Parts: sequence; structure tokens; C-alpha cells
Amino acid sequence: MKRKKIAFITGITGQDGSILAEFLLNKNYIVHGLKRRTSTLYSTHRLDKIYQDKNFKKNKTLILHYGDVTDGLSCSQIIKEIMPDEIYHLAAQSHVAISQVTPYYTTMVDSIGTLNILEVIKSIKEKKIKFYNAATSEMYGTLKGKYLNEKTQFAPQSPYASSKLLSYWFTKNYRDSYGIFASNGILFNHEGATRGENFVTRKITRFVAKYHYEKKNILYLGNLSARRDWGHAPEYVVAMWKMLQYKKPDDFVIATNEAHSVREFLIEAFKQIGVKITFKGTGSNEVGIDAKTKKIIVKSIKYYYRPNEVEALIGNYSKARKLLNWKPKMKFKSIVKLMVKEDLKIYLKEKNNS
Ligand code: NAP
Ligand code: F7E
Repeated sequence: MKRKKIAFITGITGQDGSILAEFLLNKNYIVHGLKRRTSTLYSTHRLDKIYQDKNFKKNKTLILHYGDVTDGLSCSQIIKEIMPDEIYHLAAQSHVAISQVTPYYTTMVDSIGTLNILEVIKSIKEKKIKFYNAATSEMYGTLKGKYLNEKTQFAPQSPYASSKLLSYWFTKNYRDSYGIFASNGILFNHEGATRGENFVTRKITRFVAKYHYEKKNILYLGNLSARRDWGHAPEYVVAMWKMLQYKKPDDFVIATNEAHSVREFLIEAFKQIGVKITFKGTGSNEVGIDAKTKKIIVKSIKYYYRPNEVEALIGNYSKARKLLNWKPKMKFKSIVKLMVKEDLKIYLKEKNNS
């Protein structure tokens, strides 16, 4: 019988990590994940779906280890114990606005955390462990009117982006200097039903679901004109896996080649509950109005504006299409629809449990 491949995922409790774990288990991998100690006992709610699958116990192995990527010693012990074939390094302080107020912490996790894992891989001589690094479109900064690809110059505009750029370079340096199979996935925004609730898409869809049932409250947001290349997270984890199956390590942009504004996201999300939203004013004085009731339902406020905002990002995924045979399938409108639909269900579930 063929030996099962072993994967180690840092950031397994996050959006991408949990989706990737499910994907790899379905591909017959043994999956290990790194989880942090948190004051609440369960930080693993995104993995519930996997544990609840009735075939799980019989056929699948998912093992979680306590640790932290800033603690190189614990990472070293875990990796040397499990000796994975592939490491998917997704752990990060991943919120751009929060990185502005926690720049040191963000750098420790997002840059030094990556270095810690690469050092462990470098020290292991008995096995060639493949490494995936979660790089990001934020490394580019705003380059209006351009489709960003692997050759575009980086110009990070936040501590998050700068620390991810350092992590990108560590990955490339360790590949070039030590022959480690280390690839960077330069992923543009990707969303889904389990997206963190303080990212703009989920913040909107959570609100829209609540508004549908309660018909009250105002959603406070920042810059409604920001444009992002939004894809569907489950498709993006497939790209991560494909990068590690490719014949050689490399760097790849993963995107949809299409950008939409936060305002367009709002229009589409409210449309799902039969509400037409119109806009008045500009910048941090802009409001969104329910066209039927004439009530203000969205307000742009300074508080959520970022210093040095990245106004627009659009990716060109041609290299991934050509070399990995990867392309995005789900379009913007379907992603919004899916997220609202799931949040409507979650609203009712939470209501029934309260
Ligand atoms: P996420 O939902 O915020 O998940 C981040 C994960 O990292 C969580 O499991 C978190 O654990 C873990 N983590 C944070 N600090 C850690 C530490 N010090 N030690 C160990 N684990 C730690 O992020 P995501 O959206 O899944 O994104 C995955 C990766 O891709 C991140 O590196 C992100 O920066 C990058 N990325 C994301 C996007 C996107 O659009 N989603 C685009 C480009 C790049 P807790 O659950 O305990 O907090
Ligand atoms: O912001 C604007 C905000 O926080 C998107 C992370 O996964 O993708 C993500 O980073 C846009 C920005 O994502 C609010 O100013 C307006 O222009 O959802 P976000 P992000 O910053 O693009 C990249 C690729 C990553 O790598 C990151 O890990 O929306 N915006 N009003 C708002 N954003 C938030 N969060 N909250 C607002 O109220």
C-alpha cells in the first residue's frame, strides 16, 4: 500500500488552514496542525466540520499540536517529531489595519515566524521537506491601473505588508541558498463562509444577515472606494497544494484578474435580501441608504480608514494558469451570494442557541 503523505499546517485554525486541512485529508494525507493556546478552550471551530464527518474516525488522521511560530524551539520539536513531506506555513497576524497598531508583534509572527520554520527545514538533512509560504498581494501596495504579476515591483504600505515581504524574501533566499523546495504563493484576497469577521467582506455579510431579520442598526465601515481582487478561498488552497506538487519551487500569483469596490460588495450583498442601497456623499461622509425605507444603513467613518491605504489591487494569474493549470472559477457575485446565504443560516442558528 502506498505510504500516506504527511502535511504540517501552521495556521490550521484560520480560514485557509481549516479549508486546506479538509482538502488534504480528502487527498488521503495525514494532517498535522499547529494551534495556539488561547484563553477560550476552543479556537478550533473551523475544524468542527472535519471532526463531524462520519468517515473521519475511520479513514482520516488529523492531529493538532500546541505551539506558536514565534517559539522556534516548539516548532522544531514538532516538525522533527512528525517529519512532514510538506509544510504549509499559513500562520500570521493577518489583519492589515491591526498591523498598524501592532507592528512589532506582527513582524515577530509574520517574518520571524517564517524564518523559524525555514531554519528547522534547513537543519533536517534526512528528508527534503517542501515548504509553502503564504505571501500576499499587499506586498505590492497600490499600483493603480496595473495587473500585478510575479515580476511587478513590490512597494508595501503597512507593517503587515512589509513583514510579509521579508518572509517572502526569506523563502526565496532559503530556496536559492540551500536548495530547499520553498515556494511563495502571492495570493490576492480570498473569501468564503468562514472568513474572519473583521475583514470587510464578512463584516458586511454578517451585518446584512442581521439586517434582514432585525431591520435596524447601521454598519460602520471605512473606505468604500477601495478595490480588491476577491476570489473564493477553497479554490485558493488548491493552488497552494499545486505549487508544492509542481516540478520545481517557484513563486505564483493567485488571483481572479477582476477587482470590485467595497461599495459594489455592499450593493450586491444587500441585493441578496431584496434591499436596494443607494449612496450619498463622499469619503468619510458617505452614507448608504435603504432606497425603500430611506433609512441610513451604512456609514463611512474615519475610524476605519487606514493610514496609507492600498486603494486598488488586481492580479494577473497567467503564470499559475500556464504552469499549474489553475484558474479561478467562482465569480464576484457568486461569492457574495454564497457568503450572505451562509450568514443568514448562521444568524438563525445563533438566535436559536441564545
Ligand atoms: P486567518 O484566518 O487570520 O488565520 C491565521 C491563522 O494563523 C490562525 O490559525 C491563527 O491562529 C494563526 N496564528 C496567528 N498567529 C500565530 C502564531 N504566533 N503562532 C501560530 N499560529 C498563529 O488568515 P487566513 O485568511 O486563513 O490567511 C492564511 C494566510 O494567508 C495568512 O498568512 C495570511 O496572512 C495569508 N493571506 C491571506 C489572504 C486572504 O485573503 N485570506 C490573502 C493573502 C495572504 P488563531 O486561530 O489562534 O488566531
Ligand atoms: O480590507 C477596506 C479596507 O481588511 C479590504 C487579508 O486577508 O487580504 C486581506 O487584507 C479593503 C481595504 O482585507 C472596512 O480599507 C473599508 O481597502 O477585508 P480587508 P485586506 O486589508 O485587503 C490581503 C490580501 C491579505 O493578505 C490579508 O491577510 O476594505 N475597508 N471598510 C475595510 N476593511 C475592514 N477590515 N473593515 C472595514 O470596516
